[in-house]
Amino acid sequence: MIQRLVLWFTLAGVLGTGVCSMADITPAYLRCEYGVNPLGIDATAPRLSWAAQSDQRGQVQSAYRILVASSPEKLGAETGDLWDSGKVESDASAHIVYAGKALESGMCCHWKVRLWDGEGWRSDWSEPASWTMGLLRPDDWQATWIGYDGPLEALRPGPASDRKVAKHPQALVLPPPRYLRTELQIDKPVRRGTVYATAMGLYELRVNGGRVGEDYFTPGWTDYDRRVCYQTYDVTHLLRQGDNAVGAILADGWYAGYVGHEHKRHHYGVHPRLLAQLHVEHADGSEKAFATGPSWRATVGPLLEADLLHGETYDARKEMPGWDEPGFDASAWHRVNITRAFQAQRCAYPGSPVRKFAEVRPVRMTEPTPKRFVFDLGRNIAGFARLKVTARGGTKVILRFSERLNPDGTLYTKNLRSVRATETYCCRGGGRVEVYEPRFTYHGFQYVEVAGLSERPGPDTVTGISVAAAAPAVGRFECSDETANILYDNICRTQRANYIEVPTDCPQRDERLGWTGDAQIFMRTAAWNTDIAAFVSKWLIDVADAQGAGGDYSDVAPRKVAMGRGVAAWADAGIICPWILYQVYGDRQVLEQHYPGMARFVEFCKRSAGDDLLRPDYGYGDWLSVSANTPKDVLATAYFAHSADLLSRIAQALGKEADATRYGKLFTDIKEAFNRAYVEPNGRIKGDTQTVYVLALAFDLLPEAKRSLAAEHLVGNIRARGDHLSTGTVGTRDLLPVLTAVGRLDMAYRLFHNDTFPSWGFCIRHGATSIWERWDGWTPERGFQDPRMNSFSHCTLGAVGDWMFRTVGGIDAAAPGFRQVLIRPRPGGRITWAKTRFCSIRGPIATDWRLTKDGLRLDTVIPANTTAVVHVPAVDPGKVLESGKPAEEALAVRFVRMEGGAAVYHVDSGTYRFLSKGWKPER
Ligand code: RAM
Repeated sequence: MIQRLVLWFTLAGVLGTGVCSMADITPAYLRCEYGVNPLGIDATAPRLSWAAQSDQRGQVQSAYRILVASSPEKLGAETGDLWDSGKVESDASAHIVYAGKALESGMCCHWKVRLWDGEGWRSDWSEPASWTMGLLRPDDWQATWIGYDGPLEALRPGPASDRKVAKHPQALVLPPPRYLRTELQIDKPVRRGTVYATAMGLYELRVNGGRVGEDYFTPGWTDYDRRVCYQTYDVTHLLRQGDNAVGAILADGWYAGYVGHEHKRHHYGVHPRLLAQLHVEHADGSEKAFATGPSWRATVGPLLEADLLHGETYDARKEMPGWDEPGFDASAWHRVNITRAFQAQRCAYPGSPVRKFAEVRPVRMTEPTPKRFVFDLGRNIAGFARLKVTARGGTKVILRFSERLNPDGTLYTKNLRSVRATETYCCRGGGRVEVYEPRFTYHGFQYVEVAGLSERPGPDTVTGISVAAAAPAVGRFECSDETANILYDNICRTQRANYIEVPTDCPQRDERLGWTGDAQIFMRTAAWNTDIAAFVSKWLIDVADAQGAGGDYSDVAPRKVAMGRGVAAWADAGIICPWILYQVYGDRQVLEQHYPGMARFVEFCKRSAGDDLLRPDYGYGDWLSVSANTPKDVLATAYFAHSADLLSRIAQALGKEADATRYGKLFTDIKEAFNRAYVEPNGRIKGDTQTVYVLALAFDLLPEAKRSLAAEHLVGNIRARGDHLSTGTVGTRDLLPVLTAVGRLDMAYRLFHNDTFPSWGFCIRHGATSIWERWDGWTPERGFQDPRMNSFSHCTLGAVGDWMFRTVGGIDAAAPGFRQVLIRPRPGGRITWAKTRFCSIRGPIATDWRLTKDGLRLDTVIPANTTAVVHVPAVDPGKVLESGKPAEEALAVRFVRMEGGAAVYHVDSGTYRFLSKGWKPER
């Protein structure tokens, strides 16, 4: 593993080695705007968060005090010259809005916090944390957009070659990335160097021969017609007094390269441009800035092609040693081309950058055709391969990538559609080991074919490198059932492969778009696995940018790649996704920020629905369901109702009472229309598919009397299919939760454990190491499905992960942002134990249950400064013990009631060990 940000409070951490102050709580995990010590933010009232930790039961935070200082020394001396919040009586620990002196461009802010516990004892100060400000005013930028527009012939392939690409990806000719450089003199010792950089295209920045930062595909994808993000890097360690060189490689990326399934490039522009500015603070306090401008020089180099989808071509014989270091002779380089201005608004990158996640060593190598060696990484990832070779100069090594193999062992590439997915490396020779890794491309793959070598490659010729949004891992699920564990790993792997800059549909074929439907379906699952707050907050800006003038959210965001608008279950992501951020992180600001857009969307649905309040019949329906045709009008109306309902709740959360009532009424009206139009007196719903029942039950569209009737139809439908599901992209997520809610946990587990078609277990039995786009991606009877739509790395059917956390693991939020926790495991199926961990914004939550000969054991950890409702499955509350005592006598545990076969307790924070004597799951 190369780099894995795991900001996980281990249980040991929680139970801790004790606190060194009088108070029983300590602050930890300090974040600013969801980042740990972020650089270059542009929020002028950033939100600060921490988690209160304690090794004692029943601990709360009664007050806090935040200090923000302009230097570590001042902070150390307890001088909050920027802000001293004073002692604030509050249990709030997330999203505390900075309210100190005005923050200015480039400022370094150092902060810490101390807490008071429930008895009024004060904690020590936290470890110091920091953030820096980006460039806040347009005139902070002195840099000019630069690029190099020659050689021109390769830049204009025109429509003919685009069509050719679709048929013959190998015939593709792509323009070379540009190399740009300048030198600069720093005449005094350096205290701090900060670079602010962005591009229309993709850039890799280099200072004195070293790479700046660890991020890939910067500046990230936005609608470049409207906005472009810049990154901020600390380059102090790369600078020196005297001569310095700054270099950049500039590639097409989303701006000018291929993306989407229309075989098109130049979505935003033809000529990539770079904008960068270096601020140097000298040891004596003086400052100097250097920026991209006319004095830079440009050329093309060894990187001959670089396209996000199609791959790279690199000729090592054309390398220019020292090009990014001072003293290089660039006299043959060209003048740069300049663009004075772009319309795009410049903003600090608010997301989670793409970084390397792990190195994957091949598990085997085969030679299905002479001299074409196929390396199997053992798992389907997104990223690229590192090539390590020693060969004669001019040897062309060709790497091709695929997710699956043909029956003859060769790469199955048909499902990549027009994507070339090929790296070509031309060796320099000279007997040295040559190592090559691409920079501006990624593939979805498990297999790498190596061709062009005269000798049989060794096992370290190819190493897989997976990339993913660099976000802290926050969750983990493990249980007694091996297939469930593989499923969980596949969900996480597929999430990583698709949370690459935007939540994409797939990482391998010519698509990789931010499909809004896929995003809303999977997002709640994703939030159990990694901290997605920054990633999603950024993407919601793309969603807002893509919203039509009429209020219609689009079905892909960023939207430049022309697709539809207002599609049911896709467009609704504009409401569902901010709601998820509110539920998981308690983020009200994101609701406020997007509220006007959400309201415009519901008004749009209302207008298109007309008087009868049924959303019209269009869209993708329950995409890729199994021989079940969910009527589009039923699906669309159900989602319309759901969006109205959520908007009403959002209005409520924001204190907009009148709107809450209005949208609440709209929800009721749509429900009535839905029932009138689609629901028969016997509870049968138009279409009679599993998905129509699932949506009606999940979105609470039925009157009480019809809920159980509809549930019977749902179960009858499953039964009629030999206990199998038929749901697709839209219906699957809510299927097991609905079965659980209507009292058919047994059926939920049956579907969960199935391994015959269609089921998660079926895919796993046939070698799935990731989540497939469709249940029948491959079957023994017919082999691969239609290659026009057959990805093996699609998140949507992995949305069952949410049920695994909530129902098997039994962790849920009882109030937004886990201010109150719900612990409600529902043991069943063939699972005999489960361990579930989730580090919430308030701290770590854990459940650990096991069926033993004495009954059910349930250990749980509830973070300090929260409370929890714990449902302990039990026959009788008298049989429940906590840490060996009758539960009602235990410290910080209060029995509330019996409900649904469980004894319900209200508990304070801390660690609890319940035993429910004699309890067994119903089988
Ligand atoms: C496919 C995408 C995506 C889906 C749309 C409707 O092209 O892969 O998963 O949302 O179709």
